[in-house]
Amino acid sequence: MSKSDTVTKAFEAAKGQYAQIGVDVEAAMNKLDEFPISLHCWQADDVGGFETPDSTLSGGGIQATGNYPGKATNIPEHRMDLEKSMSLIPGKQRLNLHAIYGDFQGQFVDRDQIEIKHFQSWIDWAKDQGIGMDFNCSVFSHAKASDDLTLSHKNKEIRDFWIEHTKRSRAIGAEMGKQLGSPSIHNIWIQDGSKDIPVDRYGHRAILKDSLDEIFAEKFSTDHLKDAIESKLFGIGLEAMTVGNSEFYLGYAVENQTLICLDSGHFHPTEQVGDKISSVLLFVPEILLHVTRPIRWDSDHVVTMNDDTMMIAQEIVRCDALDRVHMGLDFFDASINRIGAYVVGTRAAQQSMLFALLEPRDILLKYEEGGQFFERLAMLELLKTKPFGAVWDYYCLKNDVPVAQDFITEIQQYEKDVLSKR
Ligand code: RNT
Ligand code: ZN
Repeated sequence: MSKSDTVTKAFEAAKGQYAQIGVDVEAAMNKLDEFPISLHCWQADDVGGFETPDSTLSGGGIQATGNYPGKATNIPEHRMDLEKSMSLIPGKQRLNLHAIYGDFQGQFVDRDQIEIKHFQSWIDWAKDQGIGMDFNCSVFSHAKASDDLTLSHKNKEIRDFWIEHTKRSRAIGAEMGKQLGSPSIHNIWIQDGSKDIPVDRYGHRAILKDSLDEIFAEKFSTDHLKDAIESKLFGIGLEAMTVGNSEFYLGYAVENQTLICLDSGHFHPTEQVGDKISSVLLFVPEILLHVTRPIRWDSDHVVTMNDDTMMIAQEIVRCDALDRVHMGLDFFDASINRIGAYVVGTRAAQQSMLFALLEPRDILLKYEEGGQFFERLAMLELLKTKPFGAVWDYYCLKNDVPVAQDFITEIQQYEKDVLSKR
């Protein structure tokens, strides 16, 4: 039997098993088709960007560790890596670009000078790929961010520099959304914080609030741009206080009806982002997720299909919020093949979504509302033994991407042919 026949046969059997508990496998796959994952551009080059030939991540309280050979060092390499990664991932993707990845044509363009022309070639590329784009101001790795304070800085000149950068970034995002016919989500994350106990938390937070008001004063159609703001618990070297903590941004998002960005690494390790989704959805229009895998701290390891990712997916599905929760990824592991990191991480996010979409909602709800909690627990456990893998393999086959372990050899070949020659 051919490989694809084996996959199809296993899928048909799986479909029957799911049907027995009232799950429509085809409907689940159709929903997954409509749920794009936004690929963060920064896994390809360890958050370096292309402002100068040797740009590297510096400061910001974040860190990419490892020195695996083959990272993208310019835009053509970067696009080639993204295309390779996307060719190995089923379903729909978007590209989530940071401002430091502009096409600056060998000129040094400071952050307060960026314009749409620096991103036009990315938009054209995205159009060719048939994908949407999201965008981010880059408020780190810069001399004017070296005090660990930017939009909340007490020095007006520094603050104004970053306000200008962020305003320009929003305008660029809006133009991307307009040209691509799909709203771009612009996310603001800043490092601002303090290594040791500060005495004026209130002062810095009040300044950040004012800066955001100024940044958001310009209105764009939500057909083109959606604004998100990202909270954080702490960064490296910024352990005592983060200006934009969860309470700050949640308050701001509720008051101003922006999106809130929930990053899986930005909360206390025992908090679950999955648990926050249903609460936050009641008060803000939409959510942006930065799905990542924190180990002990916000380490940004490659996403896997672990309990945290699965709970996030389950809550998106259980809240029936596939159109209100936008899934972006945010990890940067420089210690392994970076294309492998994209493919494993994105597939893990999609697998989690598919697993969640294969839940027998009616049965589970009936148990819960009838107080039948052993039955609910039993069904949730049983689901783990259902032939989920057969459905996933078939989904890959149907999407014309390598099935099961076949992507491993493809990435090994790409490393041999392309990455090892950089
Ligand atoms: C940092 C934030 C932020 C960045 C990217 C590069 O802790 O998670 O989202 O990772 O914007
Ligand atoms: Zn993030």
